[in-house]
Amino acid sequence: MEPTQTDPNSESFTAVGLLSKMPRQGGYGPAATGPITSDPYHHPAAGWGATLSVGRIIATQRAPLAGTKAMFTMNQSPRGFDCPGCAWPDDQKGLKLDICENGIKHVTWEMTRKRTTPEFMAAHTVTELSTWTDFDLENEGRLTHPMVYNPRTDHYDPISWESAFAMIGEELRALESPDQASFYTSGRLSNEGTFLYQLFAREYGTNNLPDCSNMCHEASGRALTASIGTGKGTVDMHDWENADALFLLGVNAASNAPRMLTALAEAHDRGAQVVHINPLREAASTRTIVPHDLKDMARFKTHQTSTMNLQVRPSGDFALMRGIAKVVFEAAAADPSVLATQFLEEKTQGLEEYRAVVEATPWEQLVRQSGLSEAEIRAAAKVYLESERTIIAWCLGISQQRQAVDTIREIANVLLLRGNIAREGAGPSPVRGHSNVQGNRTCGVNHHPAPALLDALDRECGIVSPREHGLDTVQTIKAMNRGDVKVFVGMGGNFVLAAPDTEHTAAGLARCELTVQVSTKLNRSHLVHGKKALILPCLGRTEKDLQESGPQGVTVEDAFSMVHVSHGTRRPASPHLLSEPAIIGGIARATLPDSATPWERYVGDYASIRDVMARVLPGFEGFNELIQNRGGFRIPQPAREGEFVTASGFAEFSAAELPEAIPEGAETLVLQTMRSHDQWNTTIYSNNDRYRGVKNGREVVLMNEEDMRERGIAEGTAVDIVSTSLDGSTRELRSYTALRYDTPRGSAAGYMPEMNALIGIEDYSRQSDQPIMKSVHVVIAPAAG
Ligand SMILES: Nc1nc2c(c(=O)[nH]1)N[C@H]1C(S)=C(S)[C@@H](COP(=O)(O)OP(=O)(O)OC[C@H]3O[C@@H](n4cnc5c(=O)[nH]c(N)nc54)[C@H](O)[C@@H]3O)O[C@H]1N2
Ligand SMILES: Nc1nc2c(c(=O)[nH]1)N[C@H]1C(S)=C(S)[C@@H](COP(=O)(O)OP(=O)(O)OC[C@H]3O[C@@H](n4cnc5c(=O)[nH]c(N)nc54)[C@H](O)[C@@H]3O)O[C@H]1N2
Ligand SMILES: [Mo]
Repeated sequence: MEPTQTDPNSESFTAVGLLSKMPRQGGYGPAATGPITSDPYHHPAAGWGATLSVGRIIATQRAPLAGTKAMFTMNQSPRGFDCPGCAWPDDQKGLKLDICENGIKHVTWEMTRKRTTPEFMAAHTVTELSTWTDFDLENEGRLTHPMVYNPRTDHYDPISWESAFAMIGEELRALESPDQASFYTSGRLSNEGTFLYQLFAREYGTNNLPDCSNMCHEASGRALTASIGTGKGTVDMHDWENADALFLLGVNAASNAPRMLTALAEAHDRGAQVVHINPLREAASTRTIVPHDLKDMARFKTHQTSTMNLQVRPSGDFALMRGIAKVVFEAAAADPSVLATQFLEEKTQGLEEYRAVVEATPWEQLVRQSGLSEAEIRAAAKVYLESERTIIAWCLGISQQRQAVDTIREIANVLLLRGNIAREGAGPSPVRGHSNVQGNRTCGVNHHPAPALLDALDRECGIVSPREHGLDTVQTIKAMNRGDVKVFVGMGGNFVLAAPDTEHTAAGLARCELTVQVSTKLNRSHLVHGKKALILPCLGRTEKDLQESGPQGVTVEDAFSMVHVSHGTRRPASPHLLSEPAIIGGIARATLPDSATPWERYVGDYASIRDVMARVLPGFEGFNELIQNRGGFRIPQPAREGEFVTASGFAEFSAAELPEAIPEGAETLVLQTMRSHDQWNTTIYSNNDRYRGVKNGREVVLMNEEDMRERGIAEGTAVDIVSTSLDGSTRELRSYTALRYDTPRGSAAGYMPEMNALIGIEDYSRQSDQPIMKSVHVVIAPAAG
């Protein structure tokens, strides 16, 4: 991979030249072991293919027993730990093994017996490690000691926790303004850790709290808040079990929320309609072997998971939703009971403006933009009209788009028309990503915090929170490049690879005075560092967290707003690890020596953090008692009860014009950057993408056959991909392998995080500030020599 970049403002990144240092073959995954091949996948999702794949990972991580035992204790609240794999809720019936292939891989990856020790770091310079693949870096296993970068030797050396905290404290106190620091969170951090982290940032004096949500569901939060006065979905597992139509937009459930397969199979079996809307026909839209049903596994029994597949054009979902609304209004002209008339009158506002804009949108535009025929749109609308209880769920295919907020508001519009909210079996259901990404927001990580949160924090914690909005992910990267942010703290995650514009992000980090990464494993963000740099290794979710008052549990919130406790049970990977709350407490005390916040007490007993959280966060009253319930508790949500906490007190229809989603030039393709089956965000387990039939390579681009033919590109040959950013700058990835795939004309697909090299820093939605990771405008041509 030899990307070139013509961003005029970033002379500094040539100095870093991150991508040119990285290994060419194998990309970010392991070194290639054979030629890249591609064969359509014909088997059901999950089942024995999954079991085999799990077996391979368990074997490579040398954790066979741990892996098996983990399957049985994970998610089995209150004794087990919460699966860090995704935010899909746990099975509360307690009868099934609520496990999945990717959750097990994820846990095994954390439980590995391999260790990244000071001896290992002494044997390799950072420059040398930079030439390793990301797979190889993480494959060294768990970090064992806090480490500090030594610029003289280009090695990371061990450092004591005390000295590490002192270094951070000194740097932070030396800044001219607290806003010169930025505190990133990835979505693993527990609620207790989150609360301490944001309390520290605000007591120190900044709202610079970027998080992975800025790249994930920011748009969903903003759209739902505007429409129904809550930033979250309103449904829960019971609703999923009682819906009679499920619409799933822009999610690859079989890989990224595998436990959803069970819900889809159950829905299909009880006669519910399951409509998949996706440019790709993903594995979840076919059939599955229910992942945790051992009898089905033994008998190879498969269940259908789909009643309809609609292959929309990229960004065509807005047009489809509007088309459904158009048919609903048509039907209502003949039979007014099609609309939830009483609900609309009593609870909503803006219906007539919405009706006008829907009626004014011509079919020709809906068909062209959605890439679907009028008959297909009408068929989807018929499902919606015939369903009493409808859930619409979505993930990144919807949220990482330029017009994501308008699109999600259109989803809310469609639901409101028939009163599909605030009642059983119905409502909006964003599919969240990281296991506690929703809890991070609930517990205060937010660069534009609600004034009510700050008021409560100030009142209960005796601090004076800053009121100005802070920097999000994209703005943090820009500020680092300008020299305005000088200290970066990453509480988990792998910022340099997860963020857009890889070279620009690397250049920003390299300009910092200090970068601090709290991590479990070695990753690229440790190698692209500031002048001073620290790696602080922490306990994982699976490990026993022992503090002064005894073993501690932490809480997390799933995608359905259920909060429950998670107890690590394993012996920590190293005796030198600290918990995330302990690391935050240490940083806080070293930075704010005179702070009246009882950091030491909080770290000694997490129940004392929960006591204060109970007073600050609405819905957490009696927090310590609530978590004693098996299965935890649900955070009360007014919208679920039909109370809409918007400025007007009504659920708000939006009446956005349908935007033009199709690029102008016929040459331009819309490229989406997605996950393969064998990866967890920036963690790559292998070079295979089982359900899409791709083997041995990640430097691939999936294209429509006709688009390939027109461009003179043969199957399996090398192509160059040139992207054009919203600011006109171009970026390039060379010698990718083109593979024929069933994706609509004009679209293409490839893998994150590699393809972040193509996304410009200006390529973010002006509605959500989210990078447009599913709509990169590219030209693809046979490789030049
Ligand atoms: N095993 C595993 N599980 C994970 C993760 C992981 O990396 N590995 N990541 C976690 C995280 S943080 C998140 S946020 C979620 C992500 O879960 P997903 O949203 O499933 O993630 P992606 O792989 O990016 O897949 C995006 C999907 O959207 C579709 N899509 C692209 N463009 C469009 C469009 O215009 N319209 C429609 N309708 N669909 C479109 C793509 O074809 C693809 O199916 O998964 C979480 N769970
Ligand atoms: N092009 C493109 N880019 C994307 C996306 C996309 O679809 N396309 N998706 C975006 C999305 S949805 C997201 S959520 C982001 C993800 O961005 P991040 O959350 O920043 O990235 P991850 O790969 O999930 O982070 C992995 C690292 O977390 C650390 N880690 C693991 N467990 C723990 C733990 O318990 N504690 C701590 N402190 N650290 C731990 C490990 O060291 C590991 O290397 O990426 C975004 N980037
Ligand atoms: Mo995410």
